[in-house]
Amino acid sequence: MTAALADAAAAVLRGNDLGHLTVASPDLYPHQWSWDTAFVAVGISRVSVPRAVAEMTSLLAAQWPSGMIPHIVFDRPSAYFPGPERWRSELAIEPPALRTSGICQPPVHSLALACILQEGRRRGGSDRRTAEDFVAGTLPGWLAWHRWLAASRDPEGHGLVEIHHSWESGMDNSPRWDFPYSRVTPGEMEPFTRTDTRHVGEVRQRPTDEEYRRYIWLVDQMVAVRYDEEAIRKTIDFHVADVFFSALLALAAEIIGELAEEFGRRADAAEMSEVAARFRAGVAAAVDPETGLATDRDLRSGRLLHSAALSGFAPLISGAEADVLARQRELLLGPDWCGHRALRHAVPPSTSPAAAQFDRRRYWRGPQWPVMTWLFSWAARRHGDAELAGRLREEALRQLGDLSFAEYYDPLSGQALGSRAQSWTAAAALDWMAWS
Ligand code: 2M8
Repeated sequence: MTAALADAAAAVLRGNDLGHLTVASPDLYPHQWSWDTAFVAVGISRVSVPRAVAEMTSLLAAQWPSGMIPHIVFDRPSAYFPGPERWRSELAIEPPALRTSGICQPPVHSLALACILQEGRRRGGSDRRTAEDFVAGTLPGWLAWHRWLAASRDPEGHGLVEIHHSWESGMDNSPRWDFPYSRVTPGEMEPFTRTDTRHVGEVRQRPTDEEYRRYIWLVDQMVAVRYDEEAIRKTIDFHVADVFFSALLALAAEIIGELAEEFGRRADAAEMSEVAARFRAGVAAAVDPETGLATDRDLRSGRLLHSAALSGFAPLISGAEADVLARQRELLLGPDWCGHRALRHAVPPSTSPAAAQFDRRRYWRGPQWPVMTWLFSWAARRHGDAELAGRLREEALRQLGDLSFAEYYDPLSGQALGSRAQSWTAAAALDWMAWS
């Protein structure tokens, strides 16, 4: 079974490989996505270190002059909507060299750098050299990305990252965003046709048309100001402090700081360790003492966004004081989350099954996402909680036993949902299989 799972996962990644990049999924997402690429590179490194390096290199080639790593790189024509014609990145005040979207996604890239380096060293020989040369040579680019996030997305230094579109959170239609979107009222806009719903078994597994109208409205708002960050902050209808993105920045900055130290960049290392501390503190301060969950904030109204979404466990990602971590762990394994009695597999659902907003089949509103389970297990291992990491891994591998490598799963029935042969799901499986 184990060998079959690893073989099937590797076959999925080969099937989605265009040579220099891996598409996020064969039909639904036929391009390179930013955070997908990092997860994919972690998995591919278990098969080929040079190929994992190529994956990250192709993403970095799309970096904007500002330092931003864009959320989608469009390198071939496709029916994906919104494509480059709607994003119009060429109109940006400082345009990128490639055609890309104009927003970003959470910075999980340094996790991939660390994994590639570790795997290269474990294998030794040319893999070791390839990994070390790659990290040493591209550190300036990755550092610029983290620096841009810390400066442009937290200009006042609160330790929380602002986002301008829920696509930036990666959890597009999570209940986290219901309130801010209730205040986004699209005006007149160029008509469009969705293509995403053609690639899933039933429309209800995707966001609604109303949500899509808002998503595209925000894209048009950013194009209108030519992606000028200052102007976007003033004009965009969706302006939110994202606690989960912030936790990932804390973790990512800590890791890239360690890499910088190792490769002799002491000033960069000190700077990144400060960034990590700032965002870790921002996340800790966002924990609601009553619920024990971290909370986003709507920056237009100032309102705290209470929701029973997985992002509430941000401290388990960023790291926190022992008592905070202990409470979060208990909650995560408790009856409202992984320990809910109706769950088929005890892995974190995207929204608590005990919450009113829980929708077992709709995208980020309930289903379990294997890549998120991988992230929580990887972070637990890093923060010294091997027991939690092992539990999550074991359950997740059982879930993946259907070999569909689905984008997400119905937490109650265990049914595969969304895209099949999703790259990051296969990558998570490959990495877990290699854990000792
Ligand atoms: C989903 O998002 C894209 C837009 O970015 C979409 O629905 O078209 C999200 O799950 C996101 O987190 C992910 O990176 C992307 C590709 O897997 O798909």
